[in-house]
Amino acid sequence: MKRPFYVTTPIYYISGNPHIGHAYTTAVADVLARAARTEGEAFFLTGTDEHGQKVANAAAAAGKSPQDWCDALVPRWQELFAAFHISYDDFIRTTQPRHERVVQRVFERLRESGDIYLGTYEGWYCIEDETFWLEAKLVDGKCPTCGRTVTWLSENDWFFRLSAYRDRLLEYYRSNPNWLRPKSVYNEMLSLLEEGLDDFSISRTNFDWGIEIPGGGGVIYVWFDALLNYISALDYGTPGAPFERFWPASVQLIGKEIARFHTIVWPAVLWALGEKAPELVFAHGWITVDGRKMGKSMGNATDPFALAERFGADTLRYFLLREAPFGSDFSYSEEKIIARNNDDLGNDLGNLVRRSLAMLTKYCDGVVPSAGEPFIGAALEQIPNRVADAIFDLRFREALEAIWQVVTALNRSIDERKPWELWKRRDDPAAKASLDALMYELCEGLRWLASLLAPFMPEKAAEIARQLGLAEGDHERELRSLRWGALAAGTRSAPGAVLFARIEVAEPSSA
Ligand code: ME8
Repeated sequence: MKRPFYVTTPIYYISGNPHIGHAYTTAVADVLARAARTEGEAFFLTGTDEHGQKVANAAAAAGKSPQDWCDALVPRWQELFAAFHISYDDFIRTTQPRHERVVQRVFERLRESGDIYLGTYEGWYCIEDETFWLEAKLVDGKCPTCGRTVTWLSENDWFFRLSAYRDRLLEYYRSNPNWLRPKSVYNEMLSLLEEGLDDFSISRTNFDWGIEIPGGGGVIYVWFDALLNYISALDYGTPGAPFERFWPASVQLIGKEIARFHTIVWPAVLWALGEKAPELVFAHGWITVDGRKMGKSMGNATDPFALAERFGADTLRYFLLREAPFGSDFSYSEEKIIARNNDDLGNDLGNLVRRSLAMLTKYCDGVVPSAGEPFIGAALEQIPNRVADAIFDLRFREALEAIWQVVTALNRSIDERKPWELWKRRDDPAAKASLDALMYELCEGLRWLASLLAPFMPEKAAEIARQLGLAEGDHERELRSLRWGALAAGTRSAPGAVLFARIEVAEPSSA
């Protein structure tokens, strides 16, 4: 039996409003989850990372308690995901008791096994950056990132014995070269491992917004707490829990800046618990603006709600997945989104749907005729497999390019076979048969497109299916299993609104 598919996103810091980068990773996970559901059981987890100094500071600045702050912001994130048609199965919050319970249980277990021990942390600490620095890394005795004065700290901390897992990590990396993608991140993490690993401090005593260490002595470091969300959501540790079916995760999606936590610390924690590492961690690239990572602290973040309003969520999803090979950085610009909307989506796809259904109305009273000889379908046989393979291999751009071969083949067949001329000769039975065969294939092609596009553009795919006259939800059930010729003759279409309205580039204001 096929193993269930489990896909995760990072849990996002709830220190402010979401931006398009957060929508990006979550939309990618959504494509995977929707595709996986056509083949079996899938579970898609996302959520919010609510502890730590950063969130506590944001709450304090707003004059709220951290919990009130988080409670007020969570709906904003859920609205974001609704606006982007995200079909998550579970939304975890690290302040939920179901999560805190698992984190404390894991802490206790690892303390018993000796993987967590009490030690002394000494070093130069930059309070602004919340980071310890090796003496050798200081620049003129100051913090190498912000240039501020560092202070010598010596404190008793709980440590995770990360160094003990270095050999196993090296061995794992070498024998599973595809477990971490893309290659650039794999190479970077491998060289970190080769340099050596220190144990990892997992307790904090200088603030209290976190999960309490069992038995007292401060709170658990936010990263140790956060990583465990991937298994606390599966009720880890309870006999018969979903964990037993869904773990190891099929794909864990992250941005490349958090690769070290996910691909060095995380597998070691799992091994310490006697569990498997995830099957694949994919550390994708950044959306950039003028060459810099888009982010809240960078001051260059775009409001994803305003974008969805202006361009439509499906156009944005298409842009984000089509613009660059998955893994690479790519620059965000409104001009590029508009070009994708007007060209690929409006001219190629939208026009195809509009003119096919208009011809169906005119030539066949809007009803799908019986199938004839398949001319178009024969050449497209391999497409569903290619699309599914590309999606599950996280080559989304290639998947979309393969889907566009269907769009191009259908448009070309209209231009070449000129149905309007066959219509003029409709009294000739051969011309009428040829017209019907073509109209059937155009409709069948639209059915395929509704299914192939459903993971990427759920709303527009459903609209294509609706206009074609398919039963609700049918198009979401197939992907790899699509066969040419399954569309029922007699299906009654219901042409409707234009799928992708043209967007005009805003004129620079003259004021
Ligand atoms: O790091 N381009 O949360 P976070 C692409 N809470 N993706 C981007 C992006 C950009 N410019 N900006 C953000 C955290 N992202 C931790 C994670 S997991 C156990 C804890 C996406 O709110 C990308 O997925 O800073 C990145 O890794 C994530 O948002 C960081 O979100």
